[in-house]
Amino acid sequence: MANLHLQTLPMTESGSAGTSVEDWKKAFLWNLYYVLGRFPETASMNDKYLALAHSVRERLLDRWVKTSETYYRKKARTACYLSAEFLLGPHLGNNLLNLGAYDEAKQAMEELGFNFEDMLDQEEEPGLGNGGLGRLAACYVDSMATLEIPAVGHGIRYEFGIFDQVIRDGWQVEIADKWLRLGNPWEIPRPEIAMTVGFGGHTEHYTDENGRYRVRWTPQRLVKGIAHDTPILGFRVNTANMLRLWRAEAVNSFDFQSFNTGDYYGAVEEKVGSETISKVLYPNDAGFEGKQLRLEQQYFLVSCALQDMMRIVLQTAPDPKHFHEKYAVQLNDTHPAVAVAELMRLLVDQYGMDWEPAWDVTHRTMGYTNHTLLPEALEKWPIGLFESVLPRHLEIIFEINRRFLDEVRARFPGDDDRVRRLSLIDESGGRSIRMAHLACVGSHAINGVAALHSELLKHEVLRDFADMWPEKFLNVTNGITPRRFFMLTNPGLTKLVTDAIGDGWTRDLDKLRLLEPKAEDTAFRDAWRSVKQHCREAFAAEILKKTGIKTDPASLFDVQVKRFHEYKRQHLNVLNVITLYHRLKRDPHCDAPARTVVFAGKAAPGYMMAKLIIKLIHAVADIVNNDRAIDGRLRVAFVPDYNVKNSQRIFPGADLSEQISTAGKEASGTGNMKFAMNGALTIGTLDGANVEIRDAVGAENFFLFGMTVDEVQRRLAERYRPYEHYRSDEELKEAIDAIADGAFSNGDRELFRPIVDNLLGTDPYMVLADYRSYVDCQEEVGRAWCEPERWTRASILNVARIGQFTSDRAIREYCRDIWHIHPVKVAE
Ligand code: NBG
Repeated sequence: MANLHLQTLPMTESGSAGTSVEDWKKAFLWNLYYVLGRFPETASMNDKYLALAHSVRERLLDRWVKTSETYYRKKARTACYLSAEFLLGPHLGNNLLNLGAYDEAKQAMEELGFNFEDMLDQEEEPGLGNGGLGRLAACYVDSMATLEIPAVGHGIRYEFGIFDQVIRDGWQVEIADKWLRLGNPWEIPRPEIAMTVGFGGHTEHYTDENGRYRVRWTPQRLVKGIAHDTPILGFRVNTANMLRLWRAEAVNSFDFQSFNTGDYYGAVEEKVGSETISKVLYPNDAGFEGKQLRLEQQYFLVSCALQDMMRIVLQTAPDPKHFHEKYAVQLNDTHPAVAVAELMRLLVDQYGMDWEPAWDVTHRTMGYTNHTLLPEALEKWPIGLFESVLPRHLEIIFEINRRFLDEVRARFPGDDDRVRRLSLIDESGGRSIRMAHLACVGSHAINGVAALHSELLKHEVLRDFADMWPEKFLNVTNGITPRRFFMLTNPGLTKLVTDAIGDGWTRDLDKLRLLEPKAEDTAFRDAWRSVKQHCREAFAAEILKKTGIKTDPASLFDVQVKRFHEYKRQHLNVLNVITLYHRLKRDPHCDAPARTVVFAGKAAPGYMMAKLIIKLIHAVADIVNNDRAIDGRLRVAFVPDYNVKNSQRIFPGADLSEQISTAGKEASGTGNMKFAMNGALTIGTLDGANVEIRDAVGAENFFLFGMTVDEVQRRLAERYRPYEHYRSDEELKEAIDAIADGAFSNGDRELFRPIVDNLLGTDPYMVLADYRSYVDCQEEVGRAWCEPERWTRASILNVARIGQFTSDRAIREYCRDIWHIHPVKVAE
């Protein structure tokens, strides 16, 4: 233990809000002692992490209180981001970075004799999301705070987030994510901010004493939502916004009636039932799970959030008709779309407003972001199920639909087919509620998440709505926070960039453009290569630690990390790996450069095909990595348990970013942005935000392959026959035959049959149609890699031109075009 001992410290205060090295030491030791009841010599790594976390939290609270006081005083119009998922990632490092005190805290901990990285590593991340959609919400709250936008995120405090993935014998195994096990120093429970949420029961229609038609809903079951707040600090500003996560609790946690009659178990039954609502995150990414509990979660979130907003509106405004002046609510996909009906219920049933003005308020309040075109992901609730959980909301939805369809009939007389297509109720098969339609009708703005996706929305999935209200539709291309995904994760490149162009880019990412001329500077390219080399070495060490696989840090790191889904086509990547392997076997002297192909990602537990693709990757890796004949020139690794924390160790070390979805299927993608920001070149289709990334970085710095959306649609219309590709392409046939013949499964021809049959039979994501173009493009990648100057130039230009993909730009667009909200400065 270096020069600071407990005895030498004044133990009367924690050092309050200072951020010098000495302040951090004092605060750390004070918190270790007074909050955790420990002293340094016996403190565990978790104690140390918690003591530093509490020291940071004190500094956040100071900013947070000032922020809420400022918003309160200025009656600031506020954005509410409603999302069933927030995939935050670890807080400690990010908060230190945003505080502008990362280096000081690090030095303080090192001077105390601790390993700072290990302390950061101790933090269990809150995995309260599945993938892109949840991570986007997390990037957006970061940007809203950084841009000093009055904003709140509302979500669910799942006790169990996304499962942890372990690999056994090449198969994914899911383990419960006990993220709260060792305590969560970042949240502040607010037991006095509690909302009562009803479920089930019945409604009564009556006329009140003033002769007004009214509806009373008597729920069968009540659950309490308790607010848990996490401060979200902006980057080097005084703003600390709030993420409010709701936890479900029983209204009465103990039933004395049951207890007194001897039914001890029954006495706590209600508690168990109620708490189930916020127990666990549904682990499906871009997939609809029509379970009652999921609907209950959605309504629970929405009702808690809207009641909370209403409470705040009524603190300052006399009347709920001012709701939309105080709040802009953004629906992150349709998961919170029942908010449209809930706000109507609050306004009409609870506060006695007439339908039309209430509808006007609702409509002005809501904005809807669509995140997918996949038909299987569009949420549709069977009427019977919906009615049993939310009987009053069903009535409200019917009334919204009745009025809406009248409007449709007036606009398009005689067009019954259009009425049927637009209805909030799908009458085909069993009747169900189309949540995307509810969101569209109830919102004043509807946006997609990349230019291509927004176009496809207007022309396909939501075409009839775009016909009706073209002015409601707009695009906001996704973005990512450069704080977490560049500055925090890639200190080497961050320093190199800052040394070259100053630090203006940290506040205005477009300033990365100043790097462009540096791409022509040989010494700078050398320095760039050397940083990338260091990053690859760290990545290789990580791969070794996690998988036992040795990789060559001088090789091309070719990386695909994202959820496993057939539309994302990890199996197309595998086919290229097998083809490369066969080429190396045939000709060990061929000029393909050494390559390390890395995969990571989780599959939904019930998604058999995705799980089998994970198994296939392991099976191929086993053969390829152990074949001495190819002399280590190809390595394949699957890094388990992809999450935010692990991703931060992956992006910096990547050279090639795989963004190879079937055109028209990936709404945007955000991993594509994270890779490019860290200097990886993309191999990709014209899908999602790839299109805009390619335009931005320059076609010559992007490896394009595959069919366009139009070509995909044409081929499907002509009746697509995957078998013909198999028959006519030798290398493709060889790759698929190897899988089918058991070359990667010890001769077992059954194991991977579902994949083979799927590809040769229907191949719904047209893997075989894009195979040749992909493999040829990968050959071009190999050639480019063999010209280091060319590669490095392209890598620098990717970073220099990636500025527009910051989530700050996206949030500015939401503020300008949808929310009409302006920054509010918080004084020091
Ligand atoms: C996902 C898309 C991604 C997109 C993220 C964030 C859903 C429903 N959609 O392409 O698949 O980047 O949303 O917009 O999770």
